[in-house]
Amino acid sequence: MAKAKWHRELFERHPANPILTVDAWPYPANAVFNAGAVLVGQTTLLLVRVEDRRGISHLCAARSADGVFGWQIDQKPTFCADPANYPEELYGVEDPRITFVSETGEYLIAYTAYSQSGPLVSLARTRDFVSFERLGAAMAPDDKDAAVFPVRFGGRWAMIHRPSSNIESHGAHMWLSYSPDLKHWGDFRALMWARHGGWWDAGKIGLNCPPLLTAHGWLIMYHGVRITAAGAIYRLGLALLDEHEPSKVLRRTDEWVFGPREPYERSGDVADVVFPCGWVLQQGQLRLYYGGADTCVALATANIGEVLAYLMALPPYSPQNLPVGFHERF
Ligand code: BMA
Repeated sequence: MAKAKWHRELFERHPANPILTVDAWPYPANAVFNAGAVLVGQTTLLLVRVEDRRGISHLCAARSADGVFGWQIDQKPTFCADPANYPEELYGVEDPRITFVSETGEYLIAYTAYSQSGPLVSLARTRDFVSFERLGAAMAPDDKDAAVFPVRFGGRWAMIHRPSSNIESHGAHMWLSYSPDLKHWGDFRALMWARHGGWWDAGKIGLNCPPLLTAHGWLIMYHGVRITAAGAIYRLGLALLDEHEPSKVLRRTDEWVFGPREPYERSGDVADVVFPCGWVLQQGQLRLYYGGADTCVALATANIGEVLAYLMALPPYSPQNLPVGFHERF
């Protein structure tokens, strides 16, 4: 019997998955995962998180003409921690989110600097993914899962991020902050709360893919972490933010749209994790690049029209933890 339409997976895994593993790397490493993604001309560029065999991560660029095969991987690390000048990078740099800013022609990279006091958000910019200029730490620890919007709002830059100083008692939620200069951040506003209880996104959520402007507003993808007796499960949901007022959430999926299923997602260094850091929109196809089990890079694709239709068919977002409209589907 054909499955009901809403039951079909929005994102389809690529048959060549995982598309990048440590075996493809030109130098020794432990794992390659959680890659930022961007189109440079027609070339897909991934800034892959590479964990070395000390446990410290750096970033390495991989380029492909079709975004699936034929990856040209930099022969040595592209962007390494620089703890001598940036002590907050002592334990490495992780999980980059890339934003192309057409106003300046630069790519802004929001990444996790792993400091002695915990993870924090740092920013760097580049024009060519060869040389980089650091803007330094943007948020104090603990804070991660950040991306900058590609445009300003009322003259100010905006960034989504996830402070999490006291997860056990308060949970970890998504916030929005503004800056006049990409250096000084403030005017903090809560954006989306983790839900409670049995929900897939109870307790801890965080941004995955940078905001993508669509006809219906900014599309974002976020993760929810469900703690079970067997460990954590990282799953993914979607939300739409108002184009002009990004602190306004228009839609948020009640159900996750993607979760660990295949062996390369269910087992690895950290089991049951799908964790994208970037997506690329090309000719109506949304290509989602995600880390599988903190071990490999995989790809899933969706039709942007279907993704937006799915979101727009949901009831308007309510910040209450009520599964609005869920039962009407049956
Ligand atoms: C998160 C991040 C990700 C990682 C995930 C699962 O907190 O650190 O880099 O993929 O945990 O281990």
